[in-house]
Amino acid sequence: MSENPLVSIVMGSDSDLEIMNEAAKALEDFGIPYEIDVTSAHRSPARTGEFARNAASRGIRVIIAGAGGAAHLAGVIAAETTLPVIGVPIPSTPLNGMDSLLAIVQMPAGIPVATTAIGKAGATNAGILAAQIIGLSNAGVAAKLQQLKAKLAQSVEEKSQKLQQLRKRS
Ligand code: RP5
Repeated sequence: MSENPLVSIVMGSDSDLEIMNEAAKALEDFGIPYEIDVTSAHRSPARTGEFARNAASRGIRVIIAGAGGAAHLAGVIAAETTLPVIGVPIPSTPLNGMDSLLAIVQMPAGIPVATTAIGKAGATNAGILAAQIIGLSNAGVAAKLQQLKAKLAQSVEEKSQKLQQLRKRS
Protein backbone atom coordinates (compact mmCIF):
# COMPACT_ATOMS: atom_id res chain seq x y z
CA MET A 1 0.00 0.00 0.00
CA SER A 2 1.26 3.50 -0.83
CA GLU A 3 0.58 6.96 0.56
CA ASN A 4 -0.27 8.50 -2.82
CA PRO A 5 -1.73 5.67 -4.87
CA LEU A 6 -2.28 6.15 -8.61
CA VAL A 7 -4.20 2.91 -9.07
CA SER A 8 -7.00 1.55 -6.92
CA ILE A 9 -7.58 -2.20 -6.90
CA VAL A 10 -10.96 -3.17 -5.47
CA MET A 11 -12.74 -6.51 -5.26
CA GLY A 12 -16.17 -7.75 -4.28
CA SER A 13 -14.95 -10.00 -1.48
CA ASP A 14 -11.77 -10.99 0.32
CA SER A 15 -12.24 -14.39 -1.35
CA ASP A 16 -11.13 -12.64 -4.59
CA LEU A 17 -7.79 -11.59 -3.10
CA GLU A 18 -5.64 -14.49 -4.32
CA ILE A 19 -6.50 -13.57 -7.91
CA MET A 20 -6.45 -9.79 -7.50
CA ASN A 21 -2.99 -9.97 -5.90
CA GLU A 22 -1.71 -10.67 -9.42
CA ALA A 23 -2.76 -7.15 -10.44
CA ALA A 24 -0.93 -5.79 -7.40
CA LYS A 25 2.23 -7.76 -8.30
CA ALA A 26 2.19 -6.34 -11.84
CA LEU A 27 1.90 -2.78 -10.51
CA GLU A 28 4.76 -3.44 -8.08
CA ASP A 29 6.94 -4.57 -11.02
CA PHE A 30 6.34 -1.15 -12.61
CA GLY A 31 6.88 0.72 -9.35
CA ILE A 32 3.37 2.16 -9.50
CA PRO A 33 1.84 3.08 -6.13
CA TYR A 34 -1.54 1.46 -5.53
CA GLU A 35 -4.16 0.80 -2.88
CA ILE A 36 -6.18 -2.39 -2.51
CA ASP A 37 -9.52 -2.92 -0.75
CA VAL A 38 -12.84 -4.75 -0.68
CA THR A 39 -16.11 -3.11 -1.67
CA SER A 40 -19.22 -4.73 -3.05
CA ALA A 41 -21.75 -3.49 -5.58
CA HIS A 42 -24.49 -5.56 -3.93
CA ARG A 43 -23.53 -5.90 -0.28
CA SER A 44 -22.22 -2.34 0.25
CA PRO A 45 -23.68 -0.16 -2.53
CA ALA A 46 -23.32 3.08 -0.54
CA ARG A 47 -19.63 2.42 0.23
CA THR A 48 -19.00 1.51 -3.42
CA GLY A 49 -20.70 4.66 -4.72
CA GLU A 50 -18.77 6.87 -2.33
CA PHE A 51 -15.49 5.21 -3.34
CA ALA A 52 -16.22 5.72 -7.05
CA ARG A 53 -17.26 9.36 -6.66
CA ASN A 54 -14.18 10.27 -4.57
CA ALA A 55 -11.48 8.30 -6.40
CA ALA A 56 -10.47 10.97 -8.96
CA SER A 57 -10.22 13.77 -6.39
CA ARG A 58 -7.97 11.54 -4.23
CA GLY A 59 -5.49 11.35 -7.13
CA ILE A 60 -6.41 7.88 -8.42
CA ARG A 61 -5.80 7.60 -12.22
CA VAL A 62 -7.07 4.06 -12.95
CA ILE A 63 -9.44 1.70 -11.14
CA ILE A 64 -9.14 -2.08 -11.36
CA ALA A 65 -12.27 -3.91 -10.12
CA GLY A 66 -12.49 -7.68 -9.73
CA ALA A 67 -15.71 -9.52 -8.92
CA GLY A 68 -17.33 -12.89 -9.41
CA GLY A 69 -20.81 -14.20 -10.16
CA ALA A 70 -23.31 -11.43 -10.98
CA ALA A 71 -20.28 -9.17 -11.18
CA HIS A 72 -21.57 -5.61 -11.21
CA LEU A 73 -18.74 -3.93 -9.29
CA ALA A 74 -16.75 -2.58 -12.27
CA GLY A 75 -19.87 -1.33 -14.05
CA VAL A 76 -21.32 0.36 -10.98
CA ILE A 77 -18.01 2.11 -10.36
CA ALA A 78 -17.74 3.15 -14.04
CA ALA A 79 -21.22 4.68 -13.74
CA GLU A 80 -19.97 7.07 -11.05
CA THR A 81 -16.53 8.13 -12.35
CA THR A 82 -14.82 9.32 -15.53
CA LEU A 83 -11.62 7.44 -14.58
CA PRO A 84 -10.76 4.42 -16.75
CA VAL A 85 -12.13 1.25 -15.13
CA ILE A 86 -10.68 -2.20 -15.83
CA GLY A 87 -12.83 -5.19 -14.85
CA VAL A 88 -11.42 -8.60 -13.90
CA PRO A 89 -13.85 -11.55 -14.01
CA ILE A 90 -13.29 -13.85 -11.01
CA PRO A 91 -14.08 -17.58 -11.36
CA SER A 92 -15.77 -17.88 -7.95
CA THR A 93 -19.01 -19.70 -8.73
CA PRO A 94 -19.99 -23.05 -10.33
CA LEU A 95 -20.04 -21.20 -13.70
CA ASN A 96 -16.24 -20.75 -13.47
CA GLY A 97 -16.17 -17.07 -14.35
CA MET A 98 -18.30 -17.16 -17.51
CA ASP A 99 -21.01 -15.44 -15.47
CA SER A 100 -18.55 -12.78 -14.23
CA LEU A 101 -17.10 -12.27 -17.73
CA LEU A 102 -20.48 -11.63 -19.33
CA ALA A 103 -21.64 -9.43 -16.45
CA ILE A 104 -18.53 -7.25 -16.71
CA VAL A 105 -18.07 -7.11 -20.48
CA GLN A 106 -21.65 -6.43 -21.56
CA MET A 107 -21.85 -2.78 -20.55
CA PRO A 108 -24.39 -0.50 -22.22
CA ALA A 109 -23.15 2.22 -24.59
CA GLY A 110 -21.85 5.20 -22.68
CA ILE A 111 -20.35 3.37 -19.68
CA PRO A 112 -17.17 1.56 -20.81
CA VAL A 113 -15.37 -1.05 -18.75
CA ALA A 114 -12.16 -2.55 -20.18
CA THR A 115 -12.64 -6.24 -19.46
CA THR A 116 -9.74 -8.70 -19.14
CA ALA A 117 -9.55 -12.50 -19.28
CA ILE A 118 -11.03 -14.58 -16.45
CA GLY A 119 -8.81 -15.22 -13.41
CA LYS A 120 -5.12 -14.69 -12.69
CA ALA A 121 -4.04 -13.92 -16.28
CA GLY A 122 -6.75 -11.27 -16.42
CA ALA A 123 -5.63 -9.75 -13.13
CA THR A 124 -2.02 -9.61 -14.36
CA ASN A 125 -3.17 -7.96 -17.58
CA ALA A 126 -5.30 -5.49 -15.62
CA GLY A 127 -2.13 -4.39 -13.81
CA ILE A 128 -0.20 -4.09 -17.08
CA LEU A 129 -3.04 -2.21 -18.80
CA ALA A 130 -3.19 0.21 -15.86
CA ALA A 131 0.59 0.68 -16.27
CA GLN A 132 0.09 1.38 -19.99
CA ILE A 133 -2.42 4.11 -19.12
CA ILE A 134 -0.08 5.60 -16.50
CA GLY A 135 2.84 5.19 -18.95
CA LEU A 136 1.26 7.65 -21.38
CA SER A 137 2.43 10.44 -19.10
CA ASN A 138 5.25 8.72 -17.18
CA ALA A 139 8.51 8.02 -19.05
CA GLY A 140 9.85 5.68 -16.35
CA VAL A 141 6.80 3.42 -16.55
CA ALA A 142 6.85 3.59 -20.38
CA ALA A 143 10.49 2.39 -20.36
CA LYS A 144 9.59 -0.53 -18.07
CA LEU A 145 6.77 -1.49 -20.45
CA GLN A 146 9.32 -1.64 -23.30
CA GLN A 147 11.55 -3.84 -21.14
CA LEU A 148 8.63 -6.20 -20.49
CA LYS A 149 8.00 -6.58 -24.24
CA ALA A 150 11.70 -7.34 -24.80
CA LYS A 151 11.70 -9.89 -21.95
CA LEU A 152 8.63 -11.66 -23.34
CA ALA A 153 10.18 -11.84 -26.82
CA GLN A 154 13.44 -13.18 -25.34
CA SER A 155 11.53 -15.90 -23.44
CA VAL A 156 10.03 -17.10 -26.75
CA GLU A 157 13.53 -17.19 -28.33
CA GLU A 158 14.72 -19.37 -25.44
CA LYS A 159 11.70 -21.70 -25.70
CA SER A 160 12.29 -22.00 -29.46
CA GLN A 161 15.99 -22.87 -29.03
CA LYS A 162 15.18 -25.43 -26.32
CA LEU A 163 12.58 -27.07 -28.56
CA GLN A 164 14.96 -27.24 -31.55
CA GLN A 165 17.69 -28.81 -29.38
CA LEU A 166 15.25 -31.42 -28.09
CA ARG A 167 14.22 -32.23 -31.67
CA LYS A 168 17.88 -32.65 -32.72
CA ARG A 169 18.48 -35.12 -29.89
CA SER A 170 15.41 -37.27 -30.65
C1 RP5 B 1 -18.81 -11.67 -5.49
O1 RP5 B 1 -19.25 -12.85 -4.96
C2 RP5 B 1 -17.39 -11.54 -5.03
O2 RP5 B 1 -16.65 -10.75 -5.93
C3 RP5 B 1 -16.90 -12.97 -5.00
O3 RP5 B 1 -16.24 -13.32 -6.21
C4 RP5 B 1 -18.19 -13.76 -4.88
C5 RP5 B 1 -18.28 -14.58 -3.62
O4 RP5 B 1 -18.10 -13.75 -2.49
P1 RP5 B 1 -18.02 -14.39 -1.02
O5 RP5 B 1 -19.32 -15.11 -0.81
O6 RP5 B 1 -16.84 -15.30 -1.01
O7 RP5 B 1 -17.85 -13.22 -0.08
O8 RP5 B 1 -19.56 -10.57 -5.08
